[in-house]
Formats: sequence, C-alpha cells, structure tokens
Amino acid sequence: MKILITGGDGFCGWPTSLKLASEGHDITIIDNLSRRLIDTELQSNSLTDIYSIEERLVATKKQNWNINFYNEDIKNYNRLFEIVVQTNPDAIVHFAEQRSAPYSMIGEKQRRYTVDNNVITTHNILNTIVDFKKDIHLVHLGTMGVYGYSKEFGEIPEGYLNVKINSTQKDVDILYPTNPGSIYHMSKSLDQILFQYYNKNWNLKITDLHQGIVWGTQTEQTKLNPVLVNRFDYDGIYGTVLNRFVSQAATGNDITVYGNGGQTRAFIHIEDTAKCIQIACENEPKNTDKVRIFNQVAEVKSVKELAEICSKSYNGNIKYIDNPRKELSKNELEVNNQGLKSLGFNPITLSNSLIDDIKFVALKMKSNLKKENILTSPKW
Ligand code: NAD
Ligand code: USQ
Repeated sequence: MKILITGGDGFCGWPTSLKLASEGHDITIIDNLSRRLIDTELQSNSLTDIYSIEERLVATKKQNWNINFYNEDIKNYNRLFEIVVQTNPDAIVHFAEQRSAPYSMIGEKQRRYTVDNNVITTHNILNTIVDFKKDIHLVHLGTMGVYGYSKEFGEIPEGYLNVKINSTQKDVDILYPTNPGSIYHMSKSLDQILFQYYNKNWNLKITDLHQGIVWGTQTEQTKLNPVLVNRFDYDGIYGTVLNRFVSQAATGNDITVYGNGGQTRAFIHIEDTAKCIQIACENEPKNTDKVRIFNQVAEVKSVKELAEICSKSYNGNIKYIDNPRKELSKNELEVNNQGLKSLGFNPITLSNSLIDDIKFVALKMKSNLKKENILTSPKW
C-alpha cells in the first residue's frame, strides 16, 4: 500500500514508519520537525541520541526500505494538498499533533498552539481527502483520555455508548461522553466531532485509534542500526510515566509518583503501537456507516503498581509528591479492546525482560539525563 504518515519523525511515528516500510509498504512522511524545536524551547532532550531526519533516511535506504520525506507544516493546506495529490496514498496515518498534556497546560501560548495545531492539522487532512479522493482511509491516533478514566458507565466501550432514550424506548449508539483532563486531551475530543461530521456528510473512511500510554523505546526495526534509534522522553513535560520511572530508577533518581499513585491508566508497548497501525491500515473499515473506533490498549495498571515494579527491580526509592495535575487521586478502569484483537492484535504485556530493555537504554544513556528536567510539569 501507499501510506502517507504525518508526524513520522516522532516517538510513535518513526518506529511505525519503519515497521510499515519493512513490511513492504511505500511510505511518505510529512513532518515539520516541531517536536525537535520544542526540545530547544524547553531545554529538554531525548535520553537517546537521536539522529537528524536526513541521517535517519540514509539509514533506511541501507535497509532497502522505501521512505520519502517532506519537511512541511501540515497546517499549510496548499502544500499538504499538493503532497497528497503527488503521493496518491491509499491511507493517511495522522500522528502530527502536539501530544503532551503538561505542555498544553503551561500557559496561554501553549494552550492556543495545542488547539490550533491539533484541530487545524486534522481538519486540513479531512479537507484534502474530500477534495482529492474520498476513498483514502484516514487512520488517526486518538487517546484514551477522551473518555476520562472511570468505570462510571462500566467497561469503556470502543467509542460508542449504547443508550436507551426513555421517551422513545429506542436504543442508540452515541459517541461516549468526552471527559478530557487537559487542553491536549480536549483537542482530541474536538477531533472526534470533526470525524463524525466528515464521515456523516461525505462518507469518509475513518479509523480513530484511542491509544493508551505508550511505553518502551526501541522496536525490532529501530534496533537494526544505531542511526535508527527512537526518541526517549524522560522529562516532566513529555516523558510518559513508565519510561520516566524506569529511567529514574536506573539512574539513581527518585521514582516520582504524583499524589498517592491511585491513578489507573491503559498502557501499550511501542512495538504494539506500530503493529496496531499496520493492522488498521491493512484492514480498512468494511463500511462507512460511522467512524470506526478502536481502543489501542494492551492492559490497565495503576501508577503505584508501576512504581513498585520499578522500585523492586532496580532498588529505586519511591517519592510521593504533590500531584501537579487536576485528576482523580484514585480510579478504576476497564477497557474493551476487542476490535483490534479480532483483527489479530496479540497484546504485549508488561514483563521484566521488556522493562529491562528500557533500563538498558536508560543506563547506557545515563550521561544525557538532566536531573533538573525531571520535575518540570506545570500545575493545573
Ligand atoms: P511526538 O510529539 O513525538 O510526534 C509528533 C510528530 O508530529 C512530531 O515529529 C512533530 O514534529 C510532528 N508534528 C506536529 N505538528 C505538526 C504539523 N503541524 N505539521 C507537521 N508535523 C507536525 O508524539 P508521539 O508520542 O509520537 O505521538 C503521536 C500521536 O500519537 C499524537 O497524536 C498523540 O496524541 C498520539 N498518542 C501518543 C501517545 C504516547 O504515549 N506517546 C499515547 C496515545 C496517543
Ligand atoms: N504520573 C506520575 N508521575 C510522573 C508522571 C506521571 O504519577 O512522573 C502520573 C500522572 O499524574 C498521570 C499518569 O501518571 O496520572 C499518566 O501520565 P503520563 O504523563 O504518562 O500520560 P498522559 O499525560 O495521560 O499522556 C500520555 C501521552 C498522551 C496520550 C496519553 C494516553 O503523552 O499523548 O494521549 O498518554 S492516556 O493517558 O491513555 O490518555
């Protein structure tokens, strides 16, 4: 297949691009490298030494993979449209959004940037598909955070809640009520409305993947050459919880649990991110009656459980600190992930050997860790 990947230089986009290319797909990446610029803005860094996109591309040629690259901001509609026409893709995988909840809560500039960037990029892609070729399949990376994290309505279904309207006694499927916990998560809720309308009016073929927190860093393909290494965020703004805990424990820093660690979240390994996107691309929705929504999730764990695993494995000290976020101090969570499973997804779950893999990378890169960047989250 010809697959266009927006945001293909990022943490999820890069290994996914490599995976799809290694499976024989024709890949075109569009990325404006804004994530690398945000590192400069925040004076933060990837724990791994990531190579320039030019060096990365040379290394992919050595693997005989077919990956083209455009350095473009997809907020620029005309350029996006030209590239889509030139590439004529079967599918567009959309990663190109500002994805950090803490970043989106720093201040007015970051709140506006997150909403402007995320809504415009999504809307531009939808318009390109309407005006160029309506049967391009759009695969979007959404988030579990659009649902909130609770068992208020039981197990979290895949996108839709079946409700009975009392006055009519009729059953209907409605989009699960959104309950975002940050401006970032709210921008993904806005994306959902865009998808619903474009699907209803133009019958667009859309898969929205509500992904949990991604952990791990390397994949089968990124390990093939040091130049292909994936980024590893450990800082208080972009680092996600499990990768932070492992890198903290491995480098002799405290494991930073926010609040009491009762927050329960859904998780997925980076290898499975790429695998699920492959599954979604290779299995288009059978009809366009509604947006297809899958929960891209392997398992559910509490923050406390993760901290205890890391503490036990690496002798780390757990430090409970005031939670900078406005979120429930404790929640239960159950998530349905049958959609991707029915198409062959066999989830990788947390295991000591995989956590050791992250520890190995963190230890090797210990000298890159800037201690002052560990506790940098804004309060909200
Ligand atoms: P990332 O920030 O590492 O990657 C995003 C990429 O998109 C970056 O390379 C950035 O330069 C690019 N980009 C952003 N705006 C752009 C624009 N206007 N034009 C062109 N390129 C642009 O983030 P990630 O962790 O790879 O996440 C990718 C997607 O997956 C996001 O949409 C995120 O919401 C979703 N997601 C991520 C996680 C996670 O734990 N990392 C979990 C669930 C969902
Ligand atoms: N947490 C700690 N200590 C830390 C860091 C985080 O206790 O040092 C806690 C947070 O308070 C939160 C939980 O861990 O309760 C998860 O935080 P996170 O930073 O790992 O994840 P989050 O901000 O939710 O965002 C990440 C990605 C985002 C994606 C989302 C999926 O950055 O792009 O959409 O995970 S989900 O969480 O399922 O909505």
